[in-house]
Amino acid sequence: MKLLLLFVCIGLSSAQFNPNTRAGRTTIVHLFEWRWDDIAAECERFLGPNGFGGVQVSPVNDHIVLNDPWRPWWQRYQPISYKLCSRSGNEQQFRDMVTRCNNVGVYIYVDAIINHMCGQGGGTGTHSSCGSYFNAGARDFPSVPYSNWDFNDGKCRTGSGEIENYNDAYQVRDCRLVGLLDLALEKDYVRGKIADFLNNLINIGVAGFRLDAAKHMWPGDIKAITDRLNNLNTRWFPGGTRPFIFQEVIDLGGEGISFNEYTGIGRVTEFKYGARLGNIIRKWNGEKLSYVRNWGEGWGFMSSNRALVFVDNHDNQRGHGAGGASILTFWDARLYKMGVGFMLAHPYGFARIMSSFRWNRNFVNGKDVNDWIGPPSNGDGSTKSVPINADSTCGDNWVCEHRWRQIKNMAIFRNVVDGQAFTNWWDNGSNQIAFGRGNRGFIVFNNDDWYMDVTLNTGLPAGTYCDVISGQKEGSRCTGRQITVASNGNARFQISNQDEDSFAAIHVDARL
Ligand code: AAO
Repeated sequence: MKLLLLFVCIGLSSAQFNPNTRAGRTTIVHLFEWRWDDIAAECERFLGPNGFGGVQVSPVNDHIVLNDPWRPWWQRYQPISYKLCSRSGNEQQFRDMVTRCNNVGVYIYVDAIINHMCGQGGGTGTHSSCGSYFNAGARDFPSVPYSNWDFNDGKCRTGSGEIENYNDAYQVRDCRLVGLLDLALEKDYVRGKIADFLNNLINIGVAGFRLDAAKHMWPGDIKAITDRLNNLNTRWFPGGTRPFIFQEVIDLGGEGISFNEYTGIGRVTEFKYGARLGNIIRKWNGEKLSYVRNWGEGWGFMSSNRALVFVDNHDNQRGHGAGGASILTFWDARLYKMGVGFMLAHPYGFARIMSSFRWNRNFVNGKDVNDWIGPPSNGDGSTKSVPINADSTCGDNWVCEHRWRQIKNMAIFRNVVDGQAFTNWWDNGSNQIAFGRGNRGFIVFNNDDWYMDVTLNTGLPAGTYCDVISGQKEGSRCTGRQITVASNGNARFQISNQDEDSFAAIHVDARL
């Protein structure tokens, strides 16, 4: 009996690491600031047909509205209540999105802001996305309800009440992060309110959560909350399925809090991944692509089955959070495609693709003073919908990296090679590398400043393959370059450092 209980416990807790994506779907995409109606349409017209596993959506609940109509994107990280109306739409639109996406096998992951409410300077009134009354100074949020008993003000020991030193784990957990009113998560009442909020979303049909600012919550408090969560809705998921949990913990090393404290609860964001990859692809600090031969745990990253990986996120693509200037983003499109291509080809971690909006950057002394600018908006501050151009790109300053041919095709590559080992490594000792994934796919990068002409063992069956970077397979032809694999698995790759994209990828589903 004891043994049985042990198995049940392990089964329950380990399930929170499983992304719950449909079999053969291996990535999720963060549709940052998209409206629910647009996401529903995107699931049906693009994400489902192209094998995407899910969408991380921006925070779904009632949030403060600031500076109307020039609303910053980050206002959604300041909750006012757990009602479901936000800049992206109302509850009906949210439910409709979840249903429509789930019906085409693309699941929804909610960015859950449970560490805090709005900033202490948020004022009083009804300037929230649901029009709820609140008084930040009095710590009064009647729509939850939370009152001044439910916050950490008395517990924090710093003079300012703010986090002053990231090496002190108590400050990081018990004091305010950038002025945000810090919830007392050890209280049963507060845990209950948060669990009710998340269970409401689970019952609607979501598949999991990004836990925002997890580093600022004690692991025991998070666990007490996730233990209260329901299994997923059986309309779409097998009975007994646990919600996928991935926690935002920034650990680049050298601070008082380690990712290790959280990997028992769910997956954790591996911030080292994008920071290091940026240095390698930019060739900064003497880094070379050939060094990635032992990429992953060999680089001091957490274990692959605990990691959530990404090249950039909504914070570090604009100088917030951590990672610094090395982070690759759509602003450096050529390098960015290489970075995302590498991530999607490599087996390490569960991958998230970023999908952004463009804003007017304005650097003053090295800092973008426009880092607050919100999504493409109408004159009244409401978010614009995402128009799709004839060539399948997006208009109105929505970047839609996930629709770029190279990125979409690499998301498919990752599905095709799912479960295959990392094989057939080759490098030139510099910035030209290649590797395969068993006998299903092979990728080659030339990030040197000279031409590449090599014959490599791909491990693939003989045939003519379409490179899915310079083009793709359409009907019985390739729109880009063709690669011929001989019966011994060898193929010749000629990649110029001047090419639009100086990498090539082939897989068995793109064979003529
Ligand atoms: C806004 C205003 C504030 C105002 C506040 C309240 O900007 O001026 O005081 O409202 O009125 C987002 C925005 C914030 C915004 C907030 C609320 O980014 O600007 O504040 O909404 O509207 C830390 C946290 C991490 C957090 C990150 C931004 O640990 O959890 O800061 N990310 C999440 C979300 C984010 C959101 C929130 C949390 C809040 O993704 O969008 O904020 O809900 C070190 C620490 C990191 C720390 C960074 C930045 O990092 O390790 O944990 O992240 O500092 O403070 C090197 C180091 C690296 C270091 C980094 C930066 O890279 O290696 O460790 O330098 O120093």
